Amino acid sequence: MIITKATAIANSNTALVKYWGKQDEQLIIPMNNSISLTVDSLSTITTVDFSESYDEDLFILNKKIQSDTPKKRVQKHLDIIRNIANVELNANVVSENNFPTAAGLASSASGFAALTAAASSALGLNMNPKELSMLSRRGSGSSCRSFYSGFVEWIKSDDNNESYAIQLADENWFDIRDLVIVFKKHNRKYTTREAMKISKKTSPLYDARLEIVEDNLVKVRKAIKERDFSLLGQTAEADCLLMHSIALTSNPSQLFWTAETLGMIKFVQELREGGLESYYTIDTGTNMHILTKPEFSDEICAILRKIPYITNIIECKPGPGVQIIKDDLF
Ligand code: 2P0
Repeated sequence: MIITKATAIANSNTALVKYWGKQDEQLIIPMNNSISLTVDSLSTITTVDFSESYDEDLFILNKKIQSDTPKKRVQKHLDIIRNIANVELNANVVSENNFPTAAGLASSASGFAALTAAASSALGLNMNPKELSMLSRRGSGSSCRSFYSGFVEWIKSDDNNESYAIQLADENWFDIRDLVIVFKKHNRKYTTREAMKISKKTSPLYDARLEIVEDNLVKVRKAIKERDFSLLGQTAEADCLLMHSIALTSNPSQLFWTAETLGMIKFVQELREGGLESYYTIDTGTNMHILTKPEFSDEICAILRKIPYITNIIECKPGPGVQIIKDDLF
């Protein structure tokens, strides 16, 4: 019997040096290398089954049938994988996040990594992590970094076959904490994908950032190699501010912060002044990350729990890369 069903689990990753803009919108090749931390507590499990008995593709996320853009993005990605495997079978895709999607936590990195691994395994493609990472990149750029555990770098390249992720250090090398702070959801006018496109086209600071990012990459690689938490945190925070400066100076301006975000920026500065060394990094959702040392985590979480505008705190450690698992979701 030919088995066309497989299940994968993938974790999300937190960008320490950000990906912000593409040199190729179709192939999803970035303008700059980026470095991330794969985390252990934000994961997606996805089962994909290809069969002649399915009349069309079906995508169920967190028990809800998906349509429109989420379904189209999954179908487009399945088409790339079907094309490589030379099959025309429809698929049932069932996906579960272990974190509430309504909490505003991005799931495209863990989601596309799990989808790529499960679909390619279901079709018997036997790809190595480098090939999987390149394939996953086509669905969502940041997902290519989730194939490896720990600290990961996504190489830009000018060539479709050379833009993939590599591991800088595994999850046991350098123990840090990433406290994911979730605020109340607010609506954004542009998706992250649209926002980075607008930034590249219109921000007068965009090209200047590309030069500074090269320095940040050198510093973060050094920080990981030498387990230098201060250098890691300082550089991640500086790189975050750089990305948001680009976004803010775009036309139309892209502001991803709320009053709560500013409150937390001040809070992290105060933590540092009080001797609990920590740094922040912010992406485009209604959440932010506090990077800290393991020994400070409990104390910081206890203070955070008293802040009324925080709806959730998820403590993350460095985590594993994508794995194929036996427990199918259907
Ligand atoms: C990152 N972000 O490096 C940056 C920082 C958001 C801010 O990668 O268009 O969902 O699917 O390639 O991967 C989010 O972008 O964008 C992201 P696409 P993706 O993590």
